[in-house]
Amino acid sequence: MTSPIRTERHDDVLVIISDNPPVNALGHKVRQGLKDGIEQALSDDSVKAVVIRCDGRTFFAGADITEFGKPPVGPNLPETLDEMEASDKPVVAAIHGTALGGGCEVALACHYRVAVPSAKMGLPEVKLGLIPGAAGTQRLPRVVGVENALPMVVQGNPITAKKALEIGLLDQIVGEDSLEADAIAFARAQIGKPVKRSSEGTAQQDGVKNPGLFDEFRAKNARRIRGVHAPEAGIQAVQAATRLNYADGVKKERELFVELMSGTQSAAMRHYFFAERAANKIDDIDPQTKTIEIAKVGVIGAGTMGGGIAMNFLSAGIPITILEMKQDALDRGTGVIRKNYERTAARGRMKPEQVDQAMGLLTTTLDYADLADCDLVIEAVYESMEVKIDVFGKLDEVVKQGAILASNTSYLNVDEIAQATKRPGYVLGLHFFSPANIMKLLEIVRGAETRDDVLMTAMKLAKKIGKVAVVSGVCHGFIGNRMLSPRQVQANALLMEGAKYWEVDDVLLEFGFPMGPFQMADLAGIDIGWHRDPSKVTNIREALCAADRFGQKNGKGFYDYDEARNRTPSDEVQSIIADFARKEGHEQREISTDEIRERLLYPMVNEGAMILDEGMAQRASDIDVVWINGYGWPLTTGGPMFWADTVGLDVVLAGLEKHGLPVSDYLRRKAEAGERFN
Ligand code: 3H9
Repeated sequence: MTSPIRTERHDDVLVIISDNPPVNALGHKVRQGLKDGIEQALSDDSVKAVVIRCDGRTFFAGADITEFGKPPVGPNLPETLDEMEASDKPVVAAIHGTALGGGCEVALACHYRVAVPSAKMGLPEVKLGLIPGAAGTQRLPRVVGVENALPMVVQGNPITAKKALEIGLLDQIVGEDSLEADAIAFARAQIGKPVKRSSEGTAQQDGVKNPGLFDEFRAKNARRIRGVHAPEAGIQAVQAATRLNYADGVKKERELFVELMSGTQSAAMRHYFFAERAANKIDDIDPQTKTIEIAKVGVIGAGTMGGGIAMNFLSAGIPITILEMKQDALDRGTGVIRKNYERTAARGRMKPEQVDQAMGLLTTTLDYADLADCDLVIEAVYESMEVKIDVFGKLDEVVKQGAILASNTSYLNVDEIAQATKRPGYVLGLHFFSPANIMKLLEIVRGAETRDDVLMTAMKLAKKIGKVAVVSGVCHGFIGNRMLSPRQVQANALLMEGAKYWEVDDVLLEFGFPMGPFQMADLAGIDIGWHRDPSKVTNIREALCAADRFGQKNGKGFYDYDEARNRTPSDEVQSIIADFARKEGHEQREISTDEIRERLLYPMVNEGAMILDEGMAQRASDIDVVWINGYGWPLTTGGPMFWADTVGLDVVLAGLEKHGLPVSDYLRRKAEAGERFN
């Protein structure tokens, strides 16, 4: 068995080196190698100090997540680290890249930590529904204090080397290009001195002095913590470090860790971790395919969508030209973009000079000819095939050959749009979600003729502008909106049958969505597409518009809103709905929350199954990525397809049949075979 760990002697210092690409995850061979390395150092009198470092792009990025849920193979990380810390020869962690999770815990178990300026350290376990499980929650507060440890454990964001030095997590920042030599020198300087063990020392004084600190932290992070188990467990673990001795604190951490690890939330979040990475891969395209250089981008339309799309590129340093029909639309659009940036700067998330930098990359035009030298043009105009065909015809004439033409359509047939050009291979859909400068999801719609290099270019570009991209085939509404549609149909049907609209919203809120369909309608505006004829009322939305209820914008939609936009259910709306249902001949009845949830969510799973069966999504986990990033599906359930797996496909099937809803052959086959989607 070849070991990913090797050792090198530098006179009296033993350097233990891990080479376990891609991220030096702490799999069992690495743990064994570390243990052997430490034992080698301890058993050799000529070794006076130890340095631990990694080859490749990063220091240990954590436990090997692929080992989770499988039978453990020893040695485990906690005991390996205890052995390391117990050494009376100084052990120094030499950090580059990201020391994350178990990797940060390795560093904490070393007596000293040095890092290059670009390094980052963090405990991101909470993002996998876990807490650190190799004594990180006990060692860290002892090293940096409770106030610094709490956000690291509970929020999971990495900190820079500079910050780590400030709070005492690092002992020294060394040269970017001389990590090993500087770490060896640092280690040598510690020889003969008593070592600093992170596990030693009393409970943290600031935690004891202000016992209210934990509740204050809970209150401040209430939104983040609601319904998610790991953050609360993280708080309890850090609190244990202030109340218990080290050994008992470690026991408490273990109990909490084991409970989280066996729960469904962590399984779902770990699924998502790999799902997001899998979504980057296109099964039938060589990952080495040469991509097209995108140095300049055009956007058609300066409205909310076009402006939001443009901001993604401006923020990433890519010049943009926005085209509109009229100068005042351009002026309005660029004004909104500037205001958005200024707001971000006012919140301290951008430097004032960065606002000017981004705006400096923006040009506007009324003339298609000015888009001629763009490498990519994204159309974000009115959702009409006729208009899009016209725009693509014009673009095809003026934009240079070899440039990509993309549509931001959310429903329309990208193949039909492509046929309006003489370069269908260079046409694809780039479906951004509103607000496009903020929402992470990008559906990349692959047309029948879209070239491989064009698709790969779009995937690469998505990463560059910070999006999570998922490839969809051409179908009505692509992956996301196509699945939203049956949910919406059921939401409306439930109202007709007697469910209260706030009950429908509350079921989804309870499930973990940030908003229900009727809250969403109020936010977006009920009057979108309203024909302004109160005598022609064919659905509830029109009935509400006829009663001057347009949504949050005029303080009343499905709900009544106060000045602070707090919502209360409206009796008027409930009686409008009941009247409408009566006129349509629907009997109203009491409907249980279980029925509401099943009727909203199971049809989505069924639609997802059809999407898979038709090959519109490459894999079930891609659908999960779409719904988590684009529609607020709760991460803690892993997305609709993973959730269905957790519930059991047989249960979903039985539920659909019980409610008289359609069942696809694919779902039925999977359920009857006892299979899962993921
Ligand atoms: C933990 O440590 C628990 C302990 O407290 C307790 C132990 C008892 N394991 O993200 P990338 C793979 S929990 C296995 O695209 P980047 C990843 O799937 C862990 N595999 O690269 C991908 O594979 P593929 C706490 C891992 O440069 C490839 O590496 N640590 C792991 O954009 C490249 O990944 C974390 O949560 C892993 N730990 O970002 C850190 N990490 O090529 C998780 C990555 O086949 N990792 N892979 O698709 C990250 O945040 C990012 O990977 C990192 C690099 C920032 C390191």
